[in-house]
Amino acid sequence: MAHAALVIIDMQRDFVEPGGFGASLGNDVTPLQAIIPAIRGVLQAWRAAGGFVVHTREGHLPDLSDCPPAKRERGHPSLRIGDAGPMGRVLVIGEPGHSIVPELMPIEGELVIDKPGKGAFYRTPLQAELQSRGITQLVFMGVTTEVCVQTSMREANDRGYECLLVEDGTASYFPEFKAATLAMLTAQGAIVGWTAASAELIEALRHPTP
Ligand code: TIU
Repeated sequence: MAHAALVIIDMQRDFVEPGGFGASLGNDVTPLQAIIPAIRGVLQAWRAAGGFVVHTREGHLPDLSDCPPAKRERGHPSLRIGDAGPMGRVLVIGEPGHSIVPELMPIEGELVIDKPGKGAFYRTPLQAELQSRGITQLVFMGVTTEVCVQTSMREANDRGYECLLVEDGTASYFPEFKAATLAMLTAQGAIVGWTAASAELIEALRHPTP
């Protein structure tokens, strides 16, 4: 546990609740809401085992200077990044929609990483924070499986971290994309990393083997 971190990707109201960025892209948010209990179960077991926790949030500065025009203009969203929506300005740091859902709120001692991209390492202090703690193994959960979770896991894999994704602790707006992502990550002898069910991880946390 001294060399492992739990990394929870972007469990923000903007992706998980109606009226946010995910919904503005035309998505049904219910598959994302459904994983909150599983994530909470792992988070509680991880905290009880004394493990280090990282939470990430995707978002941009109020002046959008860190948002590439291509990202803002992509697709035909009903609300673009920076527009005013029911939960404040979409995907802007400090707005209500940018915050992590109440059930998974970070507690003191946990690291919160704000990221302008899909990957957790791009233009963030995450690598330095992990290295300073001697962390070499990362357990991922969060949303969405094939976008921010997969991008972050691939970034971590290239940086030499051993990675595991919790199967029922991640979700996509597209169930077929989640299934394909799990298959891609673990193919070729776990070319990017492994996966496991939350129950297996919680059991391992309760009964650690030397
Ligand atoms: N649209 C989508 O599936 N995801 C994102 O835009 N961000 C994250 O995955 N966090």
